[in-house]
Formats: sequence, C-alpha cells, structure tokens
Amino acid sequence: MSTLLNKINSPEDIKNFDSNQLAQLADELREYIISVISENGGHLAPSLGVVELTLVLHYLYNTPQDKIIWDVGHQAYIHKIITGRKDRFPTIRQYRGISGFPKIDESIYDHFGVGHACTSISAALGMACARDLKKENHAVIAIIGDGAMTGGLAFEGLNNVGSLNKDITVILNDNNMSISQNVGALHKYLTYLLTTSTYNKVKADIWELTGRLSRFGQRIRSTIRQVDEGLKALVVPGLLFERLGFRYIGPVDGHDIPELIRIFREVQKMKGPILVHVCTIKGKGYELAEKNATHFHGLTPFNRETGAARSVSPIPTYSKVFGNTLTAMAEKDEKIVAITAAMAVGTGLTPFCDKYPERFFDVGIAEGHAVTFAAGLATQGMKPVVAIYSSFLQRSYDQIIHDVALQKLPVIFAIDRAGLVGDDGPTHHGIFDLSFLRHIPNMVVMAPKDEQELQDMLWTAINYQAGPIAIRYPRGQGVGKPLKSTFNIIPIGQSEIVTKGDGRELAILTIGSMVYPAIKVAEKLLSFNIQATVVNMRFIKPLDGKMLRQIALTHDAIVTLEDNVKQGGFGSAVNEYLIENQLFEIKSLCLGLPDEFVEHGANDLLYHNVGLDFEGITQSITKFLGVETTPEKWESTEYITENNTLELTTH
Ligand SMILES: Cc1ncc(C[n+]2csc(CCOP(=O)(O)OP(=O)(O)O)c2C)c(N)n1
Repeated sequence: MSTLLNKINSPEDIKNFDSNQLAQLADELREYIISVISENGGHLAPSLGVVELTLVLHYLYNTPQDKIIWDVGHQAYIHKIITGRKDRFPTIRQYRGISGFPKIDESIYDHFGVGHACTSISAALGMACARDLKKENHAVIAIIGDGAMTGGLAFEGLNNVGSLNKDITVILNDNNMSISQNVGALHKYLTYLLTTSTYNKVKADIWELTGRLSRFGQRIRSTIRQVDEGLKALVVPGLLFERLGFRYIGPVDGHDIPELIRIFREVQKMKGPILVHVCTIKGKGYELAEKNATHFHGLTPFNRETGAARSVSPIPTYSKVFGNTLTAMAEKDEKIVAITAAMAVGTGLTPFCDKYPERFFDVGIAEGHAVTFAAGLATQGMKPVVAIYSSFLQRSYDQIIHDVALQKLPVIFAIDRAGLVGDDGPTHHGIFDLSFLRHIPNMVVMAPKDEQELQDMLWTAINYQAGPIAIRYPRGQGVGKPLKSTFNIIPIGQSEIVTKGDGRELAILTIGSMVYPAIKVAEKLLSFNIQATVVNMRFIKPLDGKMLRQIALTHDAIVTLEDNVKQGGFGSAVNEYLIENQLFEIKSLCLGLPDEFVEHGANDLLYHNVGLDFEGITQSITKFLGVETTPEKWESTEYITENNTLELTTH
C-alpha cells in the first residue's frame, strides 16, 4: 500500500497533514479505490469526485462528534477508508464484508444508514434539533448531490431547515450529474450559478462586505432584500437558497484543497443554516470515468485499462428486454409514453429516450412525483409506463393508492429489480412490492417467468385500460428465451400449468422468477416418488380462483413459492383465498423471504441462506410432506442449458 495511506487508521492521523500531504493522500486513495472496485464492482465515479472534500471535512471537523451525513451514501468510500475501514475495504459489497453504503451499525462514523436518495437534510436536521434539546455542541453536516437535490424529500428538508433556523451545514456536491445528466429547473439554476461564477464571486464579495459592515452593512442588506427581485439577484449570490433561509457560500472548487480548507474554516465560525455549493468532477482523477461518468457511476468488476465489464452475458437483462420491447411497441402506438425517476439507463429506457425524446420523461429522483405525473398523463388518454426499481417505488405508495388506483387510471408500472438484488443489499432488495401492491383495490399485479412472458405481459398491460397494472421482474439476465416480435395478450388473472403432476399429492404454486426453480424442484421430487403439479400463477392479483379451487379440491398439499417477503405476499394471497372459500382441507406451506432485512452479498448465496435455492426449496418441501431423504449431495441450481436457453413445455 502507498506511503501515506499506509499510516491512516482514523481521521486523527490526517490532522497534522499540510495541503501537499492531503493532496498526495488523495492520489493514493484514488488509486486504492480504483484497484478495489475494478475487482469487486461498486460505485466508483461518485467517490472519486469527493476525495478532497471528504479529506478536508475529516481534517477540519472533530468527527465523529461532529456528524457528517451522506446522501445516498454511494460516494462515501473515502469516508469509510479513513474512518478505520481501510483494511476491510477490499470486502466492500461482498457477503459479510463492509456495506457499499454508510451503515449505522458498521461504524461510529456512520450516523445514518442510506442507499436511497434525498434523506440527508431531513436526518441532519433531526440530529441538529436533538443536539440543541440535549444542550450539546457539535456540528451537523449534510452532503447531498445535485441529483439527490431534485427529490421532493430534499426540498422538504430545506424548507424545514430554513424555518427552524438551526446551526446546520448543507454541502451541495454539484457535479452536474445524477446517474445520467442531471435534469430539472433547479439543475438549470445551479448551472447558472456556475456559469456566472466569476461574476458571482463579485456578488459574493459585495454580500460578504455588507455583512461585515456592522449596522450600516446590515441596513444595506435589508434594503437589498426589499428591492425588486431582478436587482436583488444582481447582488445576492445563491438568492434561491438565501430566500430559503440559508447563508449561501459558493461556488467552491471541490478539488482545491487549500481553498476548501479556507472556506470551511470560515463556515465553522458561522451560525444558522449554511449551504456550501461545492463543484466537483464526477470520476475525477481517472480519465475513463471523467469522460463517461454514467458508465462508471456503479458497475460490475471491470478492466481498468478499458473500463469494459469483465464478464458479459450474451443473454439480455430483463431491463433491456423491457426497454427494447416498449420502444418497439411505441412505434405502433403514439399514446405510449415512458417515465423514469433518474434511472434511464438502469431501467433499460435509453433506446426509448433516443427514439422518442418527446415521449420520454426523466423527472429526477422523484418517484412520488413520477407516479402522480403518470396519473395526470393517463387522465388525458395517454398510456404512461412508469419504470421504477421495486425498492424505490416504496416512495410512491400513497401516490399509487390516492392518485392512480382510487381513480382507476390506466398507469402501467414496470417494476424492475424485484426480489433480492445482491451486493447493494437491504436498501435495494425489492422484496415488499407484492405486499404493498396487492391489497390496493383496482390493481392488477403480474410477474413473468421469463423474458418472453415479460414481453407478453407488457403487451397485455398496454392493452389494458381498466385501471393500473404492474409487472414486476428481477435484476439481471433472463433465462435465455428467444425474444418475440409479435406478442400475445394474457387474459387477466389466468394462470398456466407448467408441470403436470399426478394431480393428487402436491401442487407448487409460484410466480415470476421462481417458476423455473419450481420446475427443477418438481423434477427432483420425482426421485422421491412425488409427482408435483407446478402452476405459474402469473397474476398475484387477481388470483386465478378457478385454478386454485381446482387444485385445492384435487391435491393433498399446496406449496407457494415467491421472492417477496411472506408477510402479505403471494402465499398470503393464496391462503386468504383458501380460507375465504372454505377450502380448509388442503395442507399448505408458504416459501418466501423471511420477516427480516437480508444483508448484501452475491445473490446465489443470499437465496441459499434464506432457503430459497434449489436445495433449500426441495428440503423444505420434502420435510413438509414427511418424506424421508438420505443425506446426499444436492444438485446445484442450474436452470440454463449449455446453449444458454431453457426449453419449457407448457401443458
Ligand atoms: C430514492 C432513490 N431513487 C433512485 C436512486 C438511484 N440513484 C442512486 S445515486 C443516483 C444519482 C445521485 O446523483 P447525485 O446525488 O448527484 O450524486 P452523484 O452520484 O452525482 O455524486 C440515483 C438516481 C436512489 N438511490 N434512491
């Protein structure tokens, strides 16, 4: 390890550094995170952009008593390394390794757990209020990106800070980027502040001077405040933030260590809410990342010379199939519009955006707004498709109920990253959506077993006008089915039998990405003389009652299998149906995710740990049926054949 970094075990170790040493340490840190993240994958460009800023904050502030609160937290790698996690850094995002995000139980320097955007100002304000109530004396600093600043929660936080007038510093880390190019009117305002930065510096100096001129200066300031807006904007820097009750400082070069030190020394002396506008370059110091910050925002292990992913599957991801299929459908139907909350690349919508820019809306990190905006479009006869990751859709719960479902508006929800998502961990696992959607009246909720069925479900959704309809699908590659160019409408609520058993002993009812594992398990059960029926239910809501009744009347036992939490999920729905319809005779077992937050790590391992891999599912079922099994080596979970496709005959 390089010379200075070698000696750093806590922020104390940099307190006596001079600017040159901090700059050298910054270089060494960059090298360190590039080498680790090229091996592990992770969020690289965001952390590269805040190396100097992170160092200067820990250099000047008395952390952890002074509290640094990160927004999203994907840019906190430097913070982790210099707060005692340097040696564990190579375990980042790996099972039992350190998390890719700040985590309250990982370090005393992590004051607030994150992963989702826009929380830092609210959390920091809560801490500042608690500090004052407890008569303590420490600084509270929120660091929020210009992307995260587009979210409603961030505005709510700013609004509340301005009125409570607490001593709190908000650092706006402005790199001009969300994951893709940042969007929105605030973004334009920030760009304006930057492009007028020399001129702005003059304004800042005048404002600063008036502040220093005791009573006379204060009178000039209050006169300026009373004059017409246009004139005021000429003199008051960062007027928008000043109006919200902040003292605006900036723009500051986020890579100039001496300047950062000078500014933050001043900030430490100030009272009240302060907003420091720091400009950084996303990916700074790694040429490839500076040139393509979107690619290097978050990525799988890569070749550091070229930036290319180390392993590329020939099978397209569900996101890609969704995006390409929607783009194809949009050619024939001009009413189709696509909406993303700052996730155009992740949700596969880039081709749609390129082909139909006027029908594509990136609304910023604003999932709640995205849904109500879609509702508005739907009232006017458009066919809005809102593509949001399952865990981020949690933000839109009320909008789905109040603005969409209650009014039976035909909004299509394309819910990506459903199920466990692997190394991003508990903040990103999409394991609650079935529970929080299926109890909403008027909702239709589907989950495809493979990419072909995703295409058909999308077509079904586009042609469904009776109300909201959701399709939830997992992260990563499909099963390798060839893609379709003509699509079928699936009758709403209709399931399919995918493995015909003996129609007596056992039926496995399942949905989405658990269908193929269920088929594989049914094959294994044959060796125990159990001929299970496997049903791809396709719809979590409405359930195929006819099929359920038939299964319940003919089989001795039902096992439900899902990649959602069991509480309120698909299995609950099946059991509610059985109880409501007095079908008590049948024994049932629910297999799904447990009532706990699942940690980060490789997805295969996580599914193994929760008993939802091939081995776990088979063992649970044989135990449930009281079948004797000898200890044996279970086959590994292998659903895809050598030519990377899986053939499935439906009956
Ligand atoms: C609620 C929510 N929606 C979407 C995301 C996905 N996401 C992670 S980082 C990011 C962009 C953040 O941009 P910014 O705050 O400017 O930070 P930067 O990466 O540019 O440093 C997005 C959209 C998220 N983490 N949380």
